Amino acid sequence: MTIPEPNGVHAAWLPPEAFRAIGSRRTLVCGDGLLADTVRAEVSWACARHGGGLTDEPADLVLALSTARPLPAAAARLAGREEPGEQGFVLARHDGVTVVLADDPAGLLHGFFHLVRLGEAAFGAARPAETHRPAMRRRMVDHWDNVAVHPVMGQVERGYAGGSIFWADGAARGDLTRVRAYGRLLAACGVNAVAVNNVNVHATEAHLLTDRLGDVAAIAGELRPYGIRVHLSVGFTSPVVLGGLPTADPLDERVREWWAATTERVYETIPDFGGYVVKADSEGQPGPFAYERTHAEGAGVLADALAPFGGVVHWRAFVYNHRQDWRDRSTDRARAAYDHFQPLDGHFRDNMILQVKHGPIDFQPREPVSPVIAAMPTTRLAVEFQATQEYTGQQRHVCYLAPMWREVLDFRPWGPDGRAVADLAGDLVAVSNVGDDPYWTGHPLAQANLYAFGRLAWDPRLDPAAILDEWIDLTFAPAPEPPRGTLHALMDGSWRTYERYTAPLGVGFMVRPGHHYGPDVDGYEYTPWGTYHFADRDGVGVDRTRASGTGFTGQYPRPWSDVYESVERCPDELLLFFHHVPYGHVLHSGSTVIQHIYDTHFAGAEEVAESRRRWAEAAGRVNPALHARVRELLDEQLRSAEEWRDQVNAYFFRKSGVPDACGRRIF
Ligand code: BDP
Repeated sequence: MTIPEPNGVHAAWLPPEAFRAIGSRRTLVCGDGLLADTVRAEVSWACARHGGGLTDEPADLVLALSTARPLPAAAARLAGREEPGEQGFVLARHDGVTVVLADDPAGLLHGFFHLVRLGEAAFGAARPAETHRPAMRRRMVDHWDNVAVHPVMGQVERGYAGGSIFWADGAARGDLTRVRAYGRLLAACGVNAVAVNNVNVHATEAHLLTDRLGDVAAIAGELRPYGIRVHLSVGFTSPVVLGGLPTADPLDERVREWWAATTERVYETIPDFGGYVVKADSEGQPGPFAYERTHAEGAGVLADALAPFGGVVHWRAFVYNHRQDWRDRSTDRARAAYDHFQPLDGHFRDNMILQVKHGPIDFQPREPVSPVIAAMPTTRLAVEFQATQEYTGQQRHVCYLAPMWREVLDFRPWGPDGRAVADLAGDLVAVSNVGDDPYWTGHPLAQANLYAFGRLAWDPRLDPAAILDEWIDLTFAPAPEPPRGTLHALMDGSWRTYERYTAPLGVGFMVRPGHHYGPDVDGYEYTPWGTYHFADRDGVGVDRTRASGTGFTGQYPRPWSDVYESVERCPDELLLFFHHVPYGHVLHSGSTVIQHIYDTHFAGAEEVAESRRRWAEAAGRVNPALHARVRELLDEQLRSAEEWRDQVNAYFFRKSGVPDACGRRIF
């Protein structure tokens, strides 16, 4: 197998230099099968660059499958004592030999990339055996890529990194080398599943399930050597659109047969196919409601078709009516997913996974954790993050999302002694931020979000700053002195900086309608999308209490239902998500709401200006083209942050009439 080097493409993580420690040693790889061959090919590629070699003799490094015979002595010492388990591996170093032992080939591959991360540290002092297992079984990236360019949404819906890496000119790309390279990057951070097309399934894309399946198979073929399974977004009315049936009613026998036969053909073509992703009854996508069926019945027919082959259906909980009446405060988009799905807990098939956005609305920079995650004890759950920065600066702003994701994963719906989101989710999914941009992610620093997603899905307890260090080492460390301090200064707090200069205190959605970039204070206020801030001359925020509002707080278990219900106990950063308060309301921080708005908006824009100064100082310490790209983007981020600051501050000044206590100029 040829290792896909990033030819003509600016490297992401994994430059050849990152393989020096492994590549300069003598390595024994034991085990058969495709992924063991990948590991062998990776080792020999690294050795060709750094002077080491593959060997059958006693080695410095042993990478072995526990099923391999004969098992080299160094690995045999571990076998039987440690249980790496599915996808896991055991790492140890004794008598000058480093050993990775895995029960399955995926574990061997993950162990290999773990060694790449460790570098020389894997070959130092003796190491007692340590077992590594992924927290999430499926670590998945969903691409919102259209095969054909959509007239409004372009090729990648909410994509900020150019066109699709999979599709061009209405079909799979002829040259899929880059897809192989992508698979390698994903495997190196732990991702093991990819959905290759948009959840909004348009006409051309619908055919990927049937007559264009060959395109999907070609992509699957490129990703397979890196242990990544392909999933497909499918439309609920496929039996009508593709099968010519008069109905897509999930309880109709012809519909069941159509899904079963179609799915069987998919597995004949792609034997390791992962399954379907479905957005139904949402934002114009059809679903079971049209046939007066529940979402359990709707998902059931697809799950049954997939079950004989071990496939799963990821059924999205993002179901809401986007034609709400803004004058009717009894409707609340935040409630919708729970209202639809909680009553169905216990009615889903075993191979159906409910895919829940991490917040109740839609990937805003600050939302509470979705109450659905705590409400489905007998349903398998996937939690969905948005790596593509639709609402967090569109890959023109630096916004390192790992700290936000970590907060979500740590959230304990039943209080400090209960389980955390990380314990409740079996899968973690991110909407991809990748495109055919030379840097993969538009903003070169946005690569860190993809990397961090994979790492958190593997181990949700990792520290975001430590993940950033890993990413810096793997990406920049070949340079003698990577600008580590500068990168931390720019990135560690960048999500909170972004939050400071955009919509305040969890109120969300003060973005320009449609494309969602930049401020528009009242942009969504009188639209039917269910995204309001209700600012008037007396106050701001959405009353979601049981006592006087939409009752959304009641969807949480205790203690959070009580905490969010109480205007005194509600955390500051979510105050306006849950409460409508006067501008003079005093926060826990001691500041009033209006003064907090002014202060954070001045501070946020100033932090961006400081980042820009820091980056200018790093010139000469990173690749000049990369430095220039980030500099241009920081110019735009500063312009945009100042625009946010001025519009939000001016808006609330005019609504409230309260001047800034510090006497700063508000336009
Ligand atoms: C919203 C996006 C929209 C997606 C939708 C979804 O604006 O483009 O189709 O989410 O998740 O955030 O289905």
